[in-house]
Amino acid sequence: MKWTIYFLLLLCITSCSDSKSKKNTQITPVSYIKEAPTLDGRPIENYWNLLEWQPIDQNWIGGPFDHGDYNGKYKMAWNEDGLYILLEIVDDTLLEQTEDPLKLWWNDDCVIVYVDEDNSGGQHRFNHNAFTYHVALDGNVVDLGVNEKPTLYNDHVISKHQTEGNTTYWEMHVKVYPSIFNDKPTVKPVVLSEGKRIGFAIAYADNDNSKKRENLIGSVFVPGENKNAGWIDANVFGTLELLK
Ligand SMILES: [Ca+2]
Ligand SMILES: [Ca+2]
Ligand SMILES: [Ca+2]
Ligand SMILES: [Ca+2]
Repeated sequence: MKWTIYFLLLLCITSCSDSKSKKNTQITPVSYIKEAPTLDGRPIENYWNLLEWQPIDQNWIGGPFDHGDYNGKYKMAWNEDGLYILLEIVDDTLLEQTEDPLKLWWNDDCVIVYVDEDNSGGQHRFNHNAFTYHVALDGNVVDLGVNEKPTLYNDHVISKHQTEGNTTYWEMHVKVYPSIFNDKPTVKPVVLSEGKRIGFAIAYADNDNSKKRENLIGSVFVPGENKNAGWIDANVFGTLELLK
């Protein structure tokens, strides 16, 4: 009996500590670039060719989809001013049905960038312990603010995209803001440096002709039933390590 209680106590301590720490221990090295790319949706900068593509292939929401409906990948680099991301997204229909960027923003086609500056993991729904930037086709960037309301963060993620046939190339500059950011302009993005670790994931929300998004496809494996945990829980993000 005594041992059963000890065992249960141990199990609780283990699982309680697990739920509070990062689940995803995979570390992705990120290369340094001196010159920022020209953000025009045209990946003609030489270094884009040299970097490795990473898949965005984990189905977090929705049923099975075929390769023509969606497939996507990304590559990234960094410098002192932030992260630079190139995405190649194949999507058969680009949909933007809600004009107001602060209404139903998650149901239009968009790229979602998850950033946790100090790689702490943890809850971030109504605080900036981490960010969930929804980058819309019209360039608007939405996350929930500390006032718990949808808020535009268009100066945190600057993006341009170009579509050829069903393929869209996005180039993005993501500034990395610290958790003390409080929606006031006094808090600046951090200056990135070699060796820094940042919590990160990226996803594409695909809707072709439905009221609600049809799929959400992410870059990291999320264990358990609720795959769409990243917008609240930074523990499911992967980890970037900045290399020089
Ligand atoms: Ca470019
Ligand atoms: Ca599609
Ligand atoms: Ca954090
Ligand atoms: Ca679509």
